[in-house]
Amino acid sequence: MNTRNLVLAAAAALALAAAAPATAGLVVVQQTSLTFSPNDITITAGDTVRWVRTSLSHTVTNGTGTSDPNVGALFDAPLNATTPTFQYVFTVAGDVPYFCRPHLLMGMTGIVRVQPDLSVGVGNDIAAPGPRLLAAYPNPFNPRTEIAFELEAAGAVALRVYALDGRHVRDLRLGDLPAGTHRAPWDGVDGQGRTVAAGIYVIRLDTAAGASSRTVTLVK
Ligand SMILES: [Cu+2]
Repeated sequence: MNTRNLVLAAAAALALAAAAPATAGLVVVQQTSLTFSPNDITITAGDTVRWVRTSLSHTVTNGTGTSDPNVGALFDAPLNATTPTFQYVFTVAGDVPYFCRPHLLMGMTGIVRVQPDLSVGVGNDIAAPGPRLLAAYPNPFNPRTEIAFELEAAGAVALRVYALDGRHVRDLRLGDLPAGTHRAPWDGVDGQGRTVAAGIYVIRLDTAAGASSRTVTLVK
């Protein structure tokens, strides 16, 4: 990429970021006795829900019950002494009921209502094809965050970090990837191996199908 294109790419990234500052979402659901608390939550696509065990042995299983044809299709995780937490990134808008297998009949159920993420920006409509950067987690971060992104089709990608002044800080992923959800960590280090200053950075994903941007914040 030549300097002019780099500047244009950075400017486009900033326009998207300025129009739609991204906030990473994390919602914690506590298991208390035979309940999930809170058991009815509303989040935004891209957010993470973390279930935390306090006692006994449970599961976190998507579906309305064992006869649901989609039971366990998204997650069916133990929540016990060995595995006291489970978390899942909800990327698709819609209601996701879930339950605990051992305690379904005692009413140990919950629901996650996932709203569409409207912060993705013009040209990145939920229904539109193209790449989608999901929420980075954690964000704000120190010393490391993980950026998740979805590709509708296989192909070449460039996942890059820019400073707010448009300076290219780091290449995170370059090259061909298959369709699907991918993750790339960023350790707050630039291309020369130096730890960057605290502040806001733009993560930009470019593919043949389009681009998607989000911001992350390094705190110190
Ligand atoms: Cu249970």
